[in-house]
Parts: sequence; structure tokens; C-alpha cells
Amino acid sequence: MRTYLVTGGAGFIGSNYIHYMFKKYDNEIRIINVDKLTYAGNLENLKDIEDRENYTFVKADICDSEAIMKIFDENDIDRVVHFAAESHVDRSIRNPEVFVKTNVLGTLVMLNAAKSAWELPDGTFKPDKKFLHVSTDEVYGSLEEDGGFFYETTPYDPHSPYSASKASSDMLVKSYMDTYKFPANITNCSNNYGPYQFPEKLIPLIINNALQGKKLPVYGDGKNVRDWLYVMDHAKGIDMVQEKGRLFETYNIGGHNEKQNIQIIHIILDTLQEMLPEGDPRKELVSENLITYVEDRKGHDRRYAIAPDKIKEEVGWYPETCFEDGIRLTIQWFFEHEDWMKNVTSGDYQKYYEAMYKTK
Ligand code: NAD
Ligand code: TDX
Repeated sequence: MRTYLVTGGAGFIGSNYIHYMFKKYDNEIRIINVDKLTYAGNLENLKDIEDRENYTFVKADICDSEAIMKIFDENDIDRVVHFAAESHVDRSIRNPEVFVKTNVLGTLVMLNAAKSAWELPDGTFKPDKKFLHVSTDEVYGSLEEDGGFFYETTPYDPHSPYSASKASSDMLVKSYMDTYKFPANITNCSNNYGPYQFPEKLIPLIINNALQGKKLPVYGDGKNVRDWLYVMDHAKGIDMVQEKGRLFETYNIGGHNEKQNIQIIHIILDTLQEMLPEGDPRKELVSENLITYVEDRKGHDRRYAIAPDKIKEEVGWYPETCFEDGIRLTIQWFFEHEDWMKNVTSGDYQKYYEAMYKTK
């Protein structure tokens, strides 16, 4: 049975990936999820699978090399899927230090632990061991409004402390592949959306605020463009790259779904109106009048757009969920998980996992 070590599996994409993997492989795999449970980590995201015999949660910081090495010593890890990171650009502008610690030093700890567990005396690696580093399109910088795409060969040009820290971590992974022939891949994905996304990010923030009649903050002129991908398509891409991709290669993941932020907000408002039943008091609250233009984000990248040609041609990946369906699935999920949103915004989930962790 193949054993996966997933870092950051209690976060948005990591928890969706764990759900995806158990749905696909069921009892054919074992997953160990290591997560520090920062504000963004939430064990409630994994409630459905936490009792599985082939799932283990370990609360640890990826910067803690002893704790990480212990996991490798006690388990024969076949795959590492490395999600753990500080992920919010606005937070990185206010407090860059933790981004460097977790995203750069934490990645180095993960690389060293895997290298030491997998390396043979002759400097080669045990067969069929693989490390996948989950990264972002933001490392490539910003595109002009009127054209161009990010390719795997596009030079790195990060602008925020977040993207600079992710670029540094990518470079470390590249250096391990080049120097040691360390068996790894890097994926650079565009903006994700879907269930379990923390409501500091644009889409869940707009859904949550609109349903409460709160202001919808639009940075700058609202015309910055992001390339949106449903999170389960990202999960599928990660798995396919790890199993079908060529080792030592980078793959961009994106579904050619570019939208201006203001367009996203209008789509959410229209979809909420359409999906809320007549007589629901929230129908009155959801309104374009909530749209509020605010000061622009510092260093705000204008446009991101991924060219996914390589992953399509080499790996056979393609996105399955178009934006129209994905946004409805996401809104439906938020309708059905009002408590999740309340807990996350009130901080109750911190108490939930503290209590739960103690009982394990
Ligand atoms: P998230 O913030 O929702 O989750 C991050 C998880 O990592 C949380 O569970 C958190 O507790 C954990 N974590 C943070 N610091 C840690 C540490 N020091 N030790 C152990 N665990 C720690 O992030 P996300 O949106 O799920 O992103 C996951 C990964 O995907 C990140 O590497 C991010 O850069 C990348 N990515 C995200 C997007 C996106 O649109 N969200 C797009 C492309 C790539
Ligand atoms: O309130 C808001 N108003 C607004 O106009 C927020 C939170 C955002 N925005 C804008 C900023 C961006 O142009 O919306 C766009 C999307 O913002 P975020 O959701 O913060 O995402 P972004 O900055 O694009 O970064 C995301 O995608 C790439 C993730 O947070 C990263 O982890 C990922 O690597």
C-alpha cells in the first residue's frame, strides 16, 4: 500500500485533495496529514474521513525538522505532497516574516527529511519515491491586460512577499532536483475556488459578505484579472502529475478561465439571487449596492493567465468543472455549511480542534 505524507492537509486545497484521493483510491493508499493548524488549518474540513484506518493526523510545524524526520523514521513514505504554506497575499504585505519561515525554511526541512529518508549510500534514491511541491502562478509576476500567458519557461518575477517566498521555495526544489537528482515535481496552479476556502480570499469573502448584506470590497478599479480553477480539478492535476508526469519537470495547471474581479462579484451576486429561494430573507440583502471600491492592494498584480498546454499534452489532464458549474457547487456548499462559515469567522473552530486533538 502506497503511503502519502501530505503537508497542510487541513487547509483549503490540502483537505480537498485528501477527499479526492480517498474517493479515488479508497483503501489502496494511506495518508498521513501533517499540519500546524494555523488560523487557516481546520480539522472540521476532514471530519468525514478522520476515522478512516488509513488516515492519520499529526499536528506539527514543517519547520520542526525533528518532528518531520520522526514521521519519515516511523513510516515508509512513498509520496510527499507539499501544500503547507502561508497563502494570503494581503497578510504577506503586513507580515512577511512568517511567509519566509514556513514557505522557504519549511520547504527546506521537507526536502532534507525526504532526501535523507530516500537516499541510498551511492547517492541515488530508492525506487518509486516522489515529492510534489505545490506552487502558484504568482511566481511568474504579472501579465499585460491585452495578452500573453504564463508558460513553464516564463522567467520568475514575483512582486509580493508571498509570491517571493513561493518563488524561493520553488528554486530550492529545483536546486535539489538539479544537484542531487532528487525525485520531485513542481506544479504552478492558478487561483483556486471551492468548498472549505477560508473567507479571507475573494470568492468566499464575497459570498459570505453578500449573504449578510455587508460591503463587498473591490481593490483598485476591480479590473485585475485572475484565472480561476475549481479546486477538485487542481487535486486531480496534482495526482496526475505525480503518477504520469516526467520527474524533475514543472507543470502549470489552469483552465483558461480568466475573469476580472468585478465580473466575479457580479456573477456571484447573480447566482446567489438565482439560487436563493423566494421568501428567504437573505434575498433582500444580496445587492449590487454592497459593492464598495477601496484602496488598491500594494504591488497588485494586474493579470494572471496560465498556459496549460504541457500538462494537457504530457499528462492528459483537463479541467472538468466549468466556472458556471463550479461557482454553483461552491455556493451550494456554503449554503449547506453555514455552521462551518460561522465557526471559521468566530474562531470557534480553534476550540473544536484543540478539544479534538486532545482526545486522540
Ligand atoms: P491555506 O492557507 O488554506 O492552507 C494552508 C495549510 O497549511 C493550513 O492548513 C495551515 O494550517 C498549514 N500550515 C501553514 N503553516 C504551516 C507550518 N509551518 N507547518 C505545517 N502546516 C502549516 O492554503 P491553500 O489555499 O490551501 O494553499 C495550499 C498550497 O497551494 C499553498 O502552498 C499555496 O501556495 C498553493 N496554491 C494555492 C492557490 C490558491 O488559489 N489558494 C493557488 C495555487 C497554489
Ligand atoms: O476583498 C478583496 N477584494 C479584492 O478586490 C480580496 C480578498 C481580494 N480582492 C482582489 C485581489 C486579487 O486581484 O481579488 C483578487 C483575488 O484575491 P485573493 O483571493 O486574495 O487571491 P490572490 O491574491 O490572487 O492569490 C490567490 O491565488 C494564488 C491565493 O491566495 C494564493 O494562495 C494563490 O497562490
